[in-house]
Amino acid sequence: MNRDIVLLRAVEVAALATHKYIGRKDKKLIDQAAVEALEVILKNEKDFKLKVVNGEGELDEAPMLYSGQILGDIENPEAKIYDLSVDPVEGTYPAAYNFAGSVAAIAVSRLNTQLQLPEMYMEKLFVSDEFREWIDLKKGIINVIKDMQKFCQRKDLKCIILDKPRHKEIIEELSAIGVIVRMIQDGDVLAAIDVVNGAADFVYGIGGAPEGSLMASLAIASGCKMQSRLVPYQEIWPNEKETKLRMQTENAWIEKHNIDFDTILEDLDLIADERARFFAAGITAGGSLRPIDYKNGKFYVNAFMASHGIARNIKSVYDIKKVNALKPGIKSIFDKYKR
Ligand code: VTB
Repeated sequence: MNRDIVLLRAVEVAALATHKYIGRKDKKLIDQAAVEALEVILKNEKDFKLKVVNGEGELDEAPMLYSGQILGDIENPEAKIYDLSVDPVEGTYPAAYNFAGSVAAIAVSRLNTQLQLPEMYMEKLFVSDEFREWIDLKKGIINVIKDMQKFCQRKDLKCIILDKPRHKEIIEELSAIGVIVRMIQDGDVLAAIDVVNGAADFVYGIGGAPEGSLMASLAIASGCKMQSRLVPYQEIWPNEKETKLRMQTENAWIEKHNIDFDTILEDLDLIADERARFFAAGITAGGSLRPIDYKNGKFYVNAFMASHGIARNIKSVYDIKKVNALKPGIKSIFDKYKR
């Protein structure tokens, strides 16, 4: 079986397993369903192995998809092994409340090419291929966007940005220089897919670092470009109870990795593989992927994959009766998670 199809199916099944719990206001149930689906679908898959680099957390925090876990053809010493970043549900909150922005996503690349990223904030700029030469975060975001405007001789670039208090000023500045700003509540990974699909010119903002790995693989695989920088927790939340402890953990990570809060990270610093692949499937509505749906014994899922500069949007229909025979365990996933 072609590995890409297996991986595509993995995100599709993760997305459709969430269907039962969409809008039920329980983030945990949503996440559990997708994690279980991924585990079942990748179990005993032949001829390749996947090593989780960015997953659900460390072994003591996550029973499945923890960093270091090996999936796939685990008994076979010959099977080639790849690095994996996985977010079974990127945007558990929007999925739980049926808001826009949630997807299942994975990134796969050669072994030991992915940087394990901490639970930290990250400033990210993801630009379409047209602007890849102009990305230069150390100049500051507004200067970069002005360079892009000059280069293409139009001001009305389309930007997607998370609608968070921390972005208030930058949203005003972007609007003031003529950028058309689309604000999203959650889900910058889907926003990056929107850029690849031509719906926007760039995504900018401070979001999660582990998701940066997924976005970097998407940039590499699609010919777009991403730069990022880690942002200290205290810059976003100066007065929270956990700020002090968070900063200790973050500083320890920084020291260990020879990366600091000023380091501009290229996409290839996060995933050092030009042949990285990215797979996703839509869970809730909002961006360029259709949300997951179920009707009369069929699941409808909008999947997406990118590799080698090719981006594919795929509308898949799962006929449960037939698919149930696909592999052991899959019937229980469908029975358990259809409404
Ligand atoms: C969210 C989420 C993003 O980062 O914004 C999160 O919607 C972190 O921000 O898709 P908050 O702590 O303010 O919620 C992402 O998960 C990924 O970058």
